[in-house]
Amino acid sequence: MKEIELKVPNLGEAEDTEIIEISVKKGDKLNKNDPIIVLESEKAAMEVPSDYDGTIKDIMVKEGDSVKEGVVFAVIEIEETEKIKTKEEKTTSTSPEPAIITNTQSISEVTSIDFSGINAGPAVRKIARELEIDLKKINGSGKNAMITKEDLKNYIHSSTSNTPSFASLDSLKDFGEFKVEQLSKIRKLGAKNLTQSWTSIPHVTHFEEIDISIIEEQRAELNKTSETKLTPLSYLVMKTISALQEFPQFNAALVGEGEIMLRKYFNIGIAVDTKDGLLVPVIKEADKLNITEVANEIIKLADKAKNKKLLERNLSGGTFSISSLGPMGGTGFTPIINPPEVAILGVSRAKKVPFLEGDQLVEKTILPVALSYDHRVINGADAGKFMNFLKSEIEKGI
Ligand code: CAO
Repeated sequence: MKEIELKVPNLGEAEDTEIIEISVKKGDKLNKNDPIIVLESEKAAMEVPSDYDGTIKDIMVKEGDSVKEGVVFAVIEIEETEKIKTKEEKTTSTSPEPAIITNTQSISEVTSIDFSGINAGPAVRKIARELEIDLKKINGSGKNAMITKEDLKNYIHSSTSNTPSFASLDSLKDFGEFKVEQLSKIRKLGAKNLTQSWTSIPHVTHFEEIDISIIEEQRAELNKTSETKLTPLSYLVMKTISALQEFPQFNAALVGEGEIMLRKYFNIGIAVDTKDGLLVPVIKEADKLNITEVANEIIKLADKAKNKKLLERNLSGGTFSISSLGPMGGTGFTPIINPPEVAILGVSRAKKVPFLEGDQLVEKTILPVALSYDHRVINGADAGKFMNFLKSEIEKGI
């Protein structure tokens, strides 16, 4: 058996550090890489792991001690046969018996994450360091807000299940005045769904500008007599359905273990802004409706959404969505796909622009649109073709 003195390693820039945790006691059997002590400098907490399999024979320090590089903090007993990988041994092939070897691993070799001010045990720190988890984002539920293994597990679980990550209120409360408001249930659910979509679907967005001058003329004419007010959105729904019929992979869902379900029905979701958050009611079998009926459906569903009257069936079964910011502005935005759908059309504010047609300067109304699509199902060339088709259909008018 050999006894090895374990010394405080090179501390990098830090002059001295405090021992904030001793993770072992005399007689403990350790495996290589098990944490022995945790040091904390002004900038970071650093775990000093064991370089050996062995038994702790002595501990020379206590929590709260201030230590410098080279201070012996423990003695470990190891098997004679264990290979000792220290810098000394590499240069001294005839080491004396019993060998007194120094742990000279420098702090820069120890993974170091800023855990200062964190109340967590060594096991939690070790896992957090390995998984590069910032413990400051976790609210501890233990004594003195200590982060327990359970807290860490819950955090990892919530991160991997794509729930949105929220900052801890405590970490932000010291910077100025603030007011805390509860997110509505709709916003919370929306946050979860949007995060899941954004983090699990490889989104690509394709932008285009469409000349809606003809449609605007036809709309103005129809609105003179129509009881239902037509907005550009009803035209977009009609024309989008034609494009979906031409390019069925945009009306699809990715299902099972990699199958594309091409839907032969056309249920168009319309994003509606309500004071409690965004809702996406669905115009069912929109392909069977004429433009006035589509406009009526939009008005009816938007009204229900704003007055909390939507039923579950109004919100399910969509095959493609349109999010129209319309008059609210913007020259473009990247809409987030509404799973299990695989694409969504975002509509920004139309504007009148001077346009050179031959040698004539004419006025045109140009509508910026953006198509976000799931790149696992749709590739860029498909999106280009879909958008060109949609553009030419819209530019023809109804
Ligand atoms: N550019 C310029 N003007 C537009 C336009 C556009 N792209 N789209 C609509 N308009 C005009 C309409 O013609 C109407 O003008 P007039 O009264 O002069 O005819 C006016 O803007 C208001 O239209 P509207 O918003 O009442 O009707 P709509 O059919 O365009 O939209 C609805 C209905 C429910 C989609 C809309 O009210 C809404 O809630 N939009 C928000 C959706 C949203 O938040 N999307 C973002 C999601 S990502 O967070």
